[in-house]
Amino acid sequence: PFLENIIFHPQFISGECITRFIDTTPELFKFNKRRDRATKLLKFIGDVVVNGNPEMKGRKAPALPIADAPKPKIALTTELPKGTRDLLKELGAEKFAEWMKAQDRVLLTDTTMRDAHQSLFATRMRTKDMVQIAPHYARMLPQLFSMECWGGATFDVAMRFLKEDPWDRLHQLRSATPNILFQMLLRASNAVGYTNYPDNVVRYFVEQAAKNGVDVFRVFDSLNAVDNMRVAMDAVRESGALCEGTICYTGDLFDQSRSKYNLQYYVKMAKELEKAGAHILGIKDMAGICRPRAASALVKALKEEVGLPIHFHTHDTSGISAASVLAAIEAGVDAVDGAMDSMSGLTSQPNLGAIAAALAGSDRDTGLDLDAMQQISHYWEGVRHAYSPFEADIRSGTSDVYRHEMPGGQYTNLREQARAMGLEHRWPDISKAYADVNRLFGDIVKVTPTSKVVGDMAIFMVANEISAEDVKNPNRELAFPESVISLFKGELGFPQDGFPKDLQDRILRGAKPLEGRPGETLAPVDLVQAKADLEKSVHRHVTDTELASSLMYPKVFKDFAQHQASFGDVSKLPTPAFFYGLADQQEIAVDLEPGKSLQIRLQGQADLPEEGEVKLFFELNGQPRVIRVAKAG
Ligand code: 3PY
Ligand code: ZN
Repeated sequence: PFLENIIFHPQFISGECITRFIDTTPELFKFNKRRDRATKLLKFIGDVVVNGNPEMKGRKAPALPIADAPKPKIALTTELPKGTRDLLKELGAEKFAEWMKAQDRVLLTDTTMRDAHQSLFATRMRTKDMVQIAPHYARMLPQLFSMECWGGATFDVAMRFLKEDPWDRLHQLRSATPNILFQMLLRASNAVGYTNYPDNVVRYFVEQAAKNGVDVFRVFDSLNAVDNMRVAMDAVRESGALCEGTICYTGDLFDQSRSKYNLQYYVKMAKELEKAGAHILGIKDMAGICRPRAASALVKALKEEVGLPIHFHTHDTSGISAASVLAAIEAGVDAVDGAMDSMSGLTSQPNLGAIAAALAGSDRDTGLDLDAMQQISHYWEGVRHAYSPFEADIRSGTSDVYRHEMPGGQYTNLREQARAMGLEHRWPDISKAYADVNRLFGDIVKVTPTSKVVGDMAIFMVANEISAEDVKNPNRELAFPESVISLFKGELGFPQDGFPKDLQDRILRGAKPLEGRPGETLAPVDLVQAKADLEKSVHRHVTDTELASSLMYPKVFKDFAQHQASFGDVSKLPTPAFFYGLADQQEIAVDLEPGKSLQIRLQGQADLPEEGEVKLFFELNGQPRVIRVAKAG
């Protein structure tokens, strides 16, 4: 019917040029665009119904249908209460930091939209599930210090596995929650990737992130090298956002036999960060091994030695991290992280509702509405059901974390990596090898990307039955993983006291390690040329943020752009439909944009074995539509 509309249009018949035709009859083309979008989504759903979402390979789908997560019943039309973001705009970063220190109450960050799902279900939470509750946060929890909702692993997972644009997530969340600070995790020179980028790429990325809605940048380096953090920190400061210069906590403050990571080490680093321009000092206990006594001593010392507000982050892998949080609070910490009840615990953050309740009525009362937190947690509980195939099968805290020191955000991802290699049953061996690798590497900070390298090496050892002794044995030839070679070359920088020389020589086989920080020798990228090249490669105009995505992950971005061209914006689909497709007679509503929605119903299917295809009969807004899908393999 669309072509017929055009062909019989008097203007078309008159032979006027087609671009004029588009200009003067836009309604026909809008119709085309909408129809095109719908067809692409039907193609995607059809493919999932017939072949399954590739993400579900080897996983067990939950029982369907999955009920919609219950949203708190509040009016979303009311005027927004003022929040921390309004305050930052009013005060600017420096004064805002002063304000933080002047608060009696403990400031709370909710990590549910970033670290919690990264740590519980391999970072798979989709934008739609976040955006639906974002306006409720704005109205019900305006006292939050911040929402950590971007960065870390969410950036590449969004494109790689969820086929969504991470920037689009940021935009949608920002417009739904304009009053609360948004926080992201930035791996300094590694930005949101696993390798150091040229300085101008790091600067460009930070600029784009700040411009598009990030207010607080938690900046850390995976070897705690402050020199490797300065470019990112300067860029954050220039953008007007809050720079949270962060120490990664590792080891055990009180272990005399392992004195490398002692109080002086952390105080020295904190002072360097203060000098480098941090507005806030972050303590990032990524593995959840900062025991209560250490948290208390650390916060006390840092409070005495530096003038910055302090923000404590931990994971509950051990099961007792709330004790560390309370100890940090007792010692005077200014802000702490937690996740909403139903998204807390285990490898995620400690329970935010419980922390707020524990402090209620005390002189450090958080000021948050406990009932509102419950309602929002109830929503997340519903959301979590749809992601059950991605959850690690862990039911309890484990004190084993003090031995392997694996970051909570890595735990489920590494298990996933092991599963993909058919090694899931060897998990206890992998976690032991992880600890062995740390010792072989000279007891290093393990956080993305160094933790990924340690994980790669641990898997390599288990998969090839290689022991720590074998690694040390100079007579044994080993084909070390690429990431290990790169680490020992210094491509992620160097630990304070370097890598063990013997092992480094063995791994590099005579090649010389880099000197200085990697950013000094990485040639800057010509951004104008990079954009032109990217446009050529995806055959369309690209935005500044898309360029940033491609600079981080060229191949992942290109695959994602291709997926978009074939299937449209699949982030609009409800999560169960995205992962599990539709059952016969199931109907879903898909909101394309305000005022434009699609009703999609799968009526039935017919197998066409000769053609290797399946015919799917849909009803789209009441009209029949047939889609043919080729059967894979
Ligand atoms: C990340 O960099 O993604 C982390 O969560 C590190 O803890
Ligand atoms: Zn974390």
